[in-house]
Amino acid sequence: MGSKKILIASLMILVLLQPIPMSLAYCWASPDWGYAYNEIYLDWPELTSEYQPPCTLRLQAKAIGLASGKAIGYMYVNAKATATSVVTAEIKWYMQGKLVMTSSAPWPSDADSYVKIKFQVYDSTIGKWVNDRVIYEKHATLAGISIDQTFIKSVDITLLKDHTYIFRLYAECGAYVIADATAISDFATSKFEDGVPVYNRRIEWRYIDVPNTQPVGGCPYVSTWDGTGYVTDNNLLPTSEDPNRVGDVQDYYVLQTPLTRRNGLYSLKISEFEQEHDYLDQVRLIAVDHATDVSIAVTQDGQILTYKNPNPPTSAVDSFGNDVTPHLSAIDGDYYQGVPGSYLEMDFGDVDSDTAKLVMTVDCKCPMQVQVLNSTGDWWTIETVYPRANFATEIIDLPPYLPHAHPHLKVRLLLINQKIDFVGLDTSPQAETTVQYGRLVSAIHSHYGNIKPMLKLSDDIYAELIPGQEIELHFWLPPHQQGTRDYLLFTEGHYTPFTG
Ligand SMILES: [Ca+2]
Ligand SMILES: [Ca+2]
Ligand SMILES: [Ca+2]
Repeated sequence: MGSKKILIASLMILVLLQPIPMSLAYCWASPDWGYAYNEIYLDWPELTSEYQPPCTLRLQAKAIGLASGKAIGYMYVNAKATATSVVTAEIKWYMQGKLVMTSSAPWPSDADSYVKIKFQVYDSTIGKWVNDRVIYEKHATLAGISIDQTFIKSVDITLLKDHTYIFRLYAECGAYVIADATAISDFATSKFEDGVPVYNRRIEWRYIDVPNTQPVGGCPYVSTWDGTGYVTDNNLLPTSEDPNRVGDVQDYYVLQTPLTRRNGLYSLKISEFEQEHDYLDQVRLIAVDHATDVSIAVTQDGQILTYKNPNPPTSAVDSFGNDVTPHLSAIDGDYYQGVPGSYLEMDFGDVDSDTAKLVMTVDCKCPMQVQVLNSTGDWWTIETVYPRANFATEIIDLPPYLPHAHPHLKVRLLLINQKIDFVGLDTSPQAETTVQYGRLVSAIHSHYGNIKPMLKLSDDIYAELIPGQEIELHFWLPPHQQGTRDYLLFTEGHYTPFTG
């Protein structure tokens, strides 16, 4: 064997603290045999009304620097080596895509070892790690090493309101054991002292909830005549809640409850039984006939899409790291429910179809942002969906987005309180549909009587509903010939809080 010599590369840490634009509460650095430890606590300023949930924090870490040296000493325990090691870590913090702070600090780095850098986030309110991700890993060469490189990595974290977070950069270094100057005998020591972090940044950061000035929502609901009575289906005009709305919105809704003819006509009711003042400009009933082996759903802009057998994601993980894949695999009432500020991240694998559609069964009268991972590795919001109070199908036509998306499709849903029963990707070709518009025969307001002229045209002349009022509608449609018929209710209008 000869005289096996063991080298443990030591760390020579040059702690060159740069001015950091935050209050520096505590700093301790201790180069020591076997490990080095450097911990800095920073008070992070509180963020205020600019950032309302759901809120995305992005950390972008960039390491630039040089680590070089050559081992010259061999000892069993207190090995000596000369090494110089200075890496500057530049960290950029983004809130909602806006750069809010840049900080930089020297990065102690092992000179003859590997280094692994993790970005960790601990939610101390729920007592869980919500992110623990390796953002950089490098194995250096053994002797006479030289590392001189730059890396930039981004991590997005969605922050929950009223939670306190600790952000930590964790660097783990290891040393090699070598037999002599040229030959490797073993790779034995992977960590110093159980992986004591050599650089540990803790930031206490409190997220402040801003009182929501949006009214607690009411809204018009539609009910359908099922042969014996009216059955409540769902709320209408959900995008009326969009804070940026100007004027009317249009709503296409595939009715979920059965619709049966009554004296040859289809009968529906639109009611306001919560606390809104509804302005209905136009209401149309539309029959969509299609093959029985396809289903239909309508995009937010009114495009009727067909789908067949959407495939659930191969994996679905929530923002707390829980595997929630089984909940999303079928429409079976077994759902995943979000909390404000949380998200779901789903993997759909490689997608090259030009007919890809994302099909979701969701409820909750609250907006949901849909993001896809783009080709440069950033999350990209492609649509804000406004689900309804009761479960309904939402669909997004993906081809306009796929050229800019990562070929391995990953989708994120930014949640408030939504229940997600199913999410799937459908790549079946668009099937033929026959669309027929119903004729409005009558519209009787519970207070004003006949208001049909107000609902026939999109002319900003409105039928209005206040709490407790309703409109009974009758439509004529040509009979259903073949395949399956779905009914689509189109409404144009808006609602505002009822002020009495
Ligand atoms: Ca009108
Ligand atoms: Ca389910
Ligand atoms: Ca209008």
